Amino acid sequence: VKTGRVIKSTGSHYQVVCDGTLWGCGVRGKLRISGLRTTNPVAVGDWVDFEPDDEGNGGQIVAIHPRSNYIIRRSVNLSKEAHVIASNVDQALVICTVARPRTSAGFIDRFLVTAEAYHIPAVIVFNKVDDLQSEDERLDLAILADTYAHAGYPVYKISARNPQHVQTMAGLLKDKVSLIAGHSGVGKSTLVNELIPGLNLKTSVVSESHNKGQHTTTFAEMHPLPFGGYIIDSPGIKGFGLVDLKPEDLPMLFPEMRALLPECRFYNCRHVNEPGCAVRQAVENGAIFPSRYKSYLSMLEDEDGGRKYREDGYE
Ligand SMILES: Nc1nc2c(ncn2[C@@H]2O[C@H](COP(=O)(O)OP(=O)(O)O)[C@@H](O)[C@H]2O)c(=O)[nH]1
Ligand SMILES: [Mg+2]
Ligand SMILES: [Zn+2]
Repeated sequence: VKTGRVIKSTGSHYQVVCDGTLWGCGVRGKLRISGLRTTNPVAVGDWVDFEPDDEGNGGQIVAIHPRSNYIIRRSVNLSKEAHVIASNVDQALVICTVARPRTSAGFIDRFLVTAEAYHIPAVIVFNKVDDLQSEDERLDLAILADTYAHAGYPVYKISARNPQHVQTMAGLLKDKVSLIAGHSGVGKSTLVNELIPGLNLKTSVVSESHNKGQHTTTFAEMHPLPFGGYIIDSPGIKGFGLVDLKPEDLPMLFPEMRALLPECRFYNCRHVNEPGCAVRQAVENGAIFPSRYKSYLSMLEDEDGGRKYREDGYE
């Protein structure tokens, strides 16, 4: 039995990297990770044990190692089944631009909350810094970057057209499995193409609009980086926003608020109108940025909880 990592799935067939080569594998018998009913037993990112067949380039997967985290998408038909898009993700990058297109603070905050809920470290990358066209746009970028650095997240300001910046990104991604999300048109494909010469992902602002609302089953793929590590690319990452959130979980999903919770008078403070709330105090004295608190409140008030994220157009 050999151990390898699944980097591509077509639903019944898997590409597994082991000993530096690719193995085409099927699945033997019924594999199930306890407690999770899924439409796909094996996901991209899984570490698996497989029995090689006689040809020496394929085999049968016989076991899945426990996952450190996973991203799921619930079936559209509201059955209990979930589709695991990817597992064992080291970090999630949200690529943002302040203009053309504009990425809102609300969008970034929802991404961050989802990453927290999935236990995936998040990184914020502002792209197209070469294309700031006014003082307003410059100021916008400065404020957003400051907001998230202050909340405790790594923040990068880059241009995918600047080789030095691309090198910085390479350093960030090296030897890790990274997921990349963000609005259409922010430069995801451009960046990935710079990182992986020869991959030639389609870049365009319009290409993805045709896919909106389609519910085709999608399988993620891990693209190997030439310097080590992988990038996860999947139309299904739209569903990155899909996680079962309960309003009472929210205070734990904003790191800067989580840190202050012990200082609130009530252990289960929701930071809305409770007396002795350290979070509201921090908002008032500027330690917590207003836009973060505003996002927190709007997510809290959202009676549908995580459900609403489905429409958010992550990819
Ligand atoms: N000025 C500028 N344009 C960029 C940059 N990165 C990407 N673009 C352009 O933005 C458009 C959308 O890029 P694309 O990679 O397709 O975005 P995606 O939808 O996120 O994959 C393309 O016309 C790119 O050439 C950048 O850093 N600076
Ligand atoms: Mg693209
Ligand atoms: Zn509080």
